Order: sequence, then C-alpha cells, then structure tokens
Amino acid sequence: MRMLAKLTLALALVGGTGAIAPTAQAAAGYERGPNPTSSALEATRGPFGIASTTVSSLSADGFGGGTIYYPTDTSQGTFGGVIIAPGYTASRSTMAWLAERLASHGFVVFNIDTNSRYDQPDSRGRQILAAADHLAEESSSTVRSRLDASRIGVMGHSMGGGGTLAAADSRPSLQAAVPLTPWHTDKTWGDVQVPTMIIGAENDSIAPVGSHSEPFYASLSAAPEKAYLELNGASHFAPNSDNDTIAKYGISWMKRFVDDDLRYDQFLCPPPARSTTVEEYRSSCPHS
Ligand code: 856
Repeated sequence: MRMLAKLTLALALVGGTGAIAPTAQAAAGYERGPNPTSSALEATRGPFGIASTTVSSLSADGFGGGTIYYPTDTSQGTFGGVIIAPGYTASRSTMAWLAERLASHGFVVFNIDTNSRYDQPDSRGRQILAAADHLAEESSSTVRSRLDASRIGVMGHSMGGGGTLAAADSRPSLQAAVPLTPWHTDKTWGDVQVPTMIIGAENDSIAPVGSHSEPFYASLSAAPEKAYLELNGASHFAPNSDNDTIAKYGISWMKRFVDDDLRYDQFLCPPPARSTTVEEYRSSCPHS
C-alpha cells in the first residue's frame, strides 16, 4: 500500500467520519450479497444461485398459484420477499425472466398467476396480497426458512401494475412497490404510503404514460419516497422480456426499501440522466 493510502485509511479508521469503505462499517439494514455494481445489475444473473418450487392453483387461496424462486444460500440470514403479477390475458411466464433475476440478487420471489387471465387491476391487487400471505404462512419450510415475511415488496405488469398500486394502497406495511407500465382507471393514489417506483414506457399505446404512469406518479403525495422511470423508445410489453434497465432500477428499488440497503442509493440518487435507455427519470431524492 502506498504511504498516502495508508495514512488516509488510518485517518478514516480513527476519525470514523471519513469516506470509509462500506465493508468496514456496521451493515445497515439487511444487506445481502456483495457490494453492487452497474454491471452486476445489468447482467442477466445476480450473485445468488437460485432454486424454485411451484404452487398449484388448487392449493392457492385467493390467487392462481405460481412459482417461488429463492436463493439457495442460507449463510446470510433471511431474505425479503417480492410478489410479481402479470398483465391482462397473460400468465406468469411473461414475468419469469424478472422473477428469476430478482431472486438471484437475494429475494424470495413469488411469480403468480391470477385466478382468471381477465381479472381487473383491483382484483389483481387482492391476489398479490393473498400470495404474500401464502408465502408467509403456507409455503414449504424450505421457502419459509429463507423468508423474512415482515419485508415484502410488490411488482406487476400492466393491469398487474395497477394491481401493484391497489395492493400498496390497501397494505401500507408493504416495504416497496414497482408497477411496470401500469394500467388502471383510477388515476389518484394519494393514500399510498409505500415507497413506489413507477416504470413507464415512452411508446406505450395501451397504457400511455400521459394518462397512466405520469398521473399515477404525480398523485403519490403520501409515499415517503417515489420515482418515475420512463423507458426510452419502449412499448407496453418491455417488461415481458429481458430488460436491463427495468432490472437495474427495479432491483435497486427493492434492495433500497425492502432490505434498507443503502449501497443501492448510488443507482437511484442522484437520478440517472437521460440516455439511450432512460427517456426521463423523476424522483423524490434523497432517500437517506
Ligand atoms: C398484457 C391492460 C382497455 O384496456 C386495455 O385494452 C388493456 C389491455 C391490456 C392490458 C394489460 O394488462 O396488458 C398486458 O399482458 C389494459
């Protein structure tokens, strides 16, 4: 080590207020996994190996069953949970890429089917909450031993994104919500008290951001933190296949608010600039 580096380290250790590496600090919140990088968040898999188990619709009360993805590692304590719901006419296969990817960053992820593919957003919201209860109370011991049921986040696509807002509205104990190109007839979500990141798509003609994501974001006056990410040049169906931008920011939001992991603040705050992937980003920064 160079002399100046040695001196800097010594001062940081003595002073305690210097820019000391996060690994040398007491871990804040429920940090899981290595220090994050942009490239790790943009890769198709995170640091945890995962396994999965299916829940039959016959054993699911209030939703349509699904697949639970969980990290195999048991050495770092329990993991927060995330429920993901699909859009109108869609099955859970449309969101599997994101469920697996999120789990590989250290979450127990329940990718659900709805009772009917034609269920409306409020019904999808109730089904997301029924799935959260199933995860906490009815899932296998393999799953429950890995889950911290007091820390649950919710996500969903389109009408499932409208359902994500509805779920957050009715259960303020949720830790985080990420509606993806959300669709809902109700434009006002001023009672939501859950940190919420809305991800809209610039060229969405089914849930145009001007009549869905943007007014939803603007209405979130009671959310302790909120963000609006608009995907550059993307369609309504961007959340249905591998999308590094959705993954990077959605995973960061879950890490920040389900795990209270401040290491992810760097990706959210200050907000990312407009780029080839980000058309626009608005936020209530700072989070910390
Ligand atoms: C598909 C939401 C009038 O509303 C609609 O036409 C509409 C269509 C589709 C969706 C949706 O959930 O799309 C996702 O998997 C509203």
